Amino acid sequence: MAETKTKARDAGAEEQTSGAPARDTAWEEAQKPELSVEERLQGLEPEKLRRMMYDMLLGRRFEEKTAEAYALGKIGGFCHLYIGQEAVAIGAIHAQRPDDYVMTAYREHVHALQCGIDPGAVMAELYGKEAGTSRGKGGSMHMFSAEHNYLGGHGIVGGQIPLAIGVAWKIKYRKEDRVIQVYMGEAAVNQGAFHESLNMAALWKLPVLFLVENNRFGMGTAWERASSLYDISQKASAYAMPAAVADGMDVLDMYRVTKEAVERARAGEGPTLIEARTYRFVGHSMSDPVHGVYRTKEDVEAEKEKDPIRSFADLLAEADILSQEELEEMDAEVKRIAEEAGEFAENSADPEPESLYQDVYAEEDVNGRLYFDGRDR
Ligand SMILES: Cc1ncc(C[n+]2csc(CCOP(=O)(O)OP(=O)(O)O)c2C)c(N)n1
Ligand SMILES: [Mg+2]
Repeated sequence: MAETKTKARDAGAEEQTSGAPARDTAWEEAQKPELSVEERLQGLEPEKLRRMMYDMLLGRRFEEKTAEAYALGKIGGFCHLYIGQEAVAIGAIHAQRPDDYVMTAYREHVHALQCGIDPGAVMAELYGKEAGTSRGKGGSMHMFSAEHNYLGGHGIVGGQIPLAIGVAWKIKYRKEDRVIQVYMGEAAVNQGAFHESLNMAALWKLPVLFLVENNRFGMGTAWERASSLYDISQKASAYAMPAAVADGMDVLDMYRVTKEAVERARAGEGPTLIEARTYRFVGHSMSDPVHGVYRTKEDVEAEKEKDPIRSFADLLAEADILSQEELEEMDAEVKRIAEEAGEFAENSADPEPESLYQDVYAEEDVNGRLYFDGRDR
């Protein structure tokens, strides 16, 4: 297997001028199996498939509304959109249960929505309002909802990875029937925290999925300029951990690959590293240009041809699961939800100044335990 991979890589490798590997499109394309429409649908109920479409559309429309509000100065601070990458979180979260956990980095609005957090609360957080998921004090990068098993929202690149290991350890220690998905950008995987976490997770067979959202850039730095190893999934082999590559522009491929890993984790067989190959259609953050100097307008336009929402809509139409008319109705509904979230945020109260001093330190209960530890003595 490893040998075939190396050959595919060599065949497609471009000329390179530095010690780093060049981008390798042959390698990227060689990963996805050829499947029939029926196989791609994996026997999923039409209702579930329509829901996946709805969730991707809601993510897209919600973030378009976010961009509009940002441009009007209603949202401040850092704000990173997920436009183009929706299939990754939607496909993967559909492959686990609501009582399982999700933790991610700062490109997080769609993950938060997908965990069931009310769009009004997500938008209110973006607006810095009291009704937001973090009482308006976290903003775009620091949403959280224990009730929805959504554990943030982390601004330090790679910082969430060891935290997820702690949660996975807790699951195992308490013999819970749950798993955790931890997401990160590809720029996080050459950090020490990533490697230490993979080692511990594999050693202790923790129920965790490491999902790398490989959108090929860490801000303006192309992956091949930052890593001596091009194929991220190979990093798992250093820890005797199973790995898989998924097409992050195809919600059903994400579902297929993630489902298998979730089942393995739930069965007590330990972690999986999943590399999702995806692309962001927008700038790194709201303060960055769409392409800048690190990629061309033509590159972005070419990738937009693979829009995960458009291609899934085509597939569902071909399979007679969702007509163009039904799609338009769905789109009108999610646009309305995004608008209403904006109105809710607009009309919500600002946090009281005293709240600045609240939620800073964890409180202890009478037994000297931290209040969030969940035990009563
Ligand atoms: C430890 C640390 N170093 C640097 C930064 C600044 N920074 C913010 S985002 C980013 C790029 C991360 O890229 P990637 O992990 O690929 O995620 P993407 O933005 O592509 O989703 C960097 C370097 C940071 N937030 N944390
Ligand atoms: Mg990236």
